[in-house]
Amino acid sequence: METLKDICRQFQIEQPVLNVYVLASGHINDTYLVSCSNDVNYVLQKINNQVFTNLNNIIINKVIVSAHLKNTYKKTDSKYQVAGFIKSKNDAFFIEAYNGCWTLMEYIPNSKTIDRAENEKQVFEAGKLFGNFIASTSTIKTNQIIETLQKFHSVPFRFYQFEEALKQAQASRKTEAQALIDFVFELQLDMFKLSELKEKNTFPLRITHNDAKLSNILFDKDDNGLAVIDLDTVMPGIVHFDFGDSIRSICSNTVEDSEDLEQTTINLKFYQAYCKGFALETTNILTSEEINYLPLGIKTLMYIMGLRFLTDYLNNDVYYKIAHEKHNLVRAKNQMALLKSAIQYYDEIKRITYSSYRLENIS
Ligand code: GN1
Ligand code: MG
Repeated sequence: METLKDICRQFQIEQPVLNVYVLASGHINDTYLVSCSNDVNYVLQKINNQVFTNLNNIIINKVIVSAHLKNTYKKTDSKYQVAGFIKSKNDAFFIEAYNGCWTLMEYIPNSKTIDRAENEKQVFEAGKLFGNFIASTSTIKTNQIIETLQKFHSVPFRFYQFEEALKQAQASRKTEAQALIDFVFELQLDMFKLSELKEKNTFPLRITHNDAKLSNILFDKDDNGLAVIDLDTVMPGIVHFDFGDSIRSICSNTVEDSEDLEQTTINLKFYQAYCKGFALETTNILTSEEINYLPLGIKTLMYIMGLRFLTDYLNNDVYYKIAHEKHNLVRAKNQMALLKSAIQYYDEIKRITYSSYRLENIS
């Protein structure tokens, strides 16, 4: 606690720090709420420097994108907000202290996060907000933004990491995961397709969030979307990365680590609400090729996440934080169950997607 307060004091804040609480449940970084006198709050984050090895570039990306969003919202009189960075007393955007790298950000007042969508309004608002993110960042030149985590959403890369993990995995872990491993191989061909299309420049390169999940949205008390947070992974990418990530986290009937696989299905009513919000913001932005492949983006992102959790399980949990021994296996099973459901309802998913954009050309 004293350590955390001491870290806060190294940033340019005027009020004395009263308390520091654990705030969020990320898989990678540690996030705290800093409360100061006069009801002023900040968000302190310890960045995992095993994952984010090039912190300077991460910060450059975050600063460019957040400043651009702030400007855009101001110009368009938007109700959306952005958490700006507080500089350190040395005029830097992060400090290195106590074996870590730390950033301090503004706290958006009267905001909440949601673990699991409760109603269509939240889902619609989430769709609008992430759609707006794609639209608003479309005026940033993609070469201004650095690919800080190489091949982050590349299926061939994730598949290669999975195969490497398989080679050295403990027999017991492999046995536990055998059904999932078989499933991964079964779908390989279909799941490589989006990455192949990306390589052929079928889609424009955009600025994507790359962690566009429900818990990275702030809502107000009436469930209106307020802000997109966690810009750690903003990079050049394709719209499908964000769209797919959102659907897997927002339109599932369970949370990412639920063991109730029967319930782990796609909620089509929520899907419709998400598409409505997303299309509202992106109709004039996306090409028909991009829209055509949004449904494949859903399946692909579920597969990528399942594959990454499974790989980490086979690697004895070196990447994601876990709360129990089989946590990564449980997460992998959950994502693959969701993928099965998306496959089952694929025709309906396509119909909903294309009708949201009033497109007839179903591929
Ligand atoms: C990680 O730490 P968090 O929750 O922001 C991961 C994402 C995954 C997500 C799974 C840098 O994000 O790619 O989608 O867990 N971030 C990184 O929920 O690997
Ligand atoms: Mg993240």
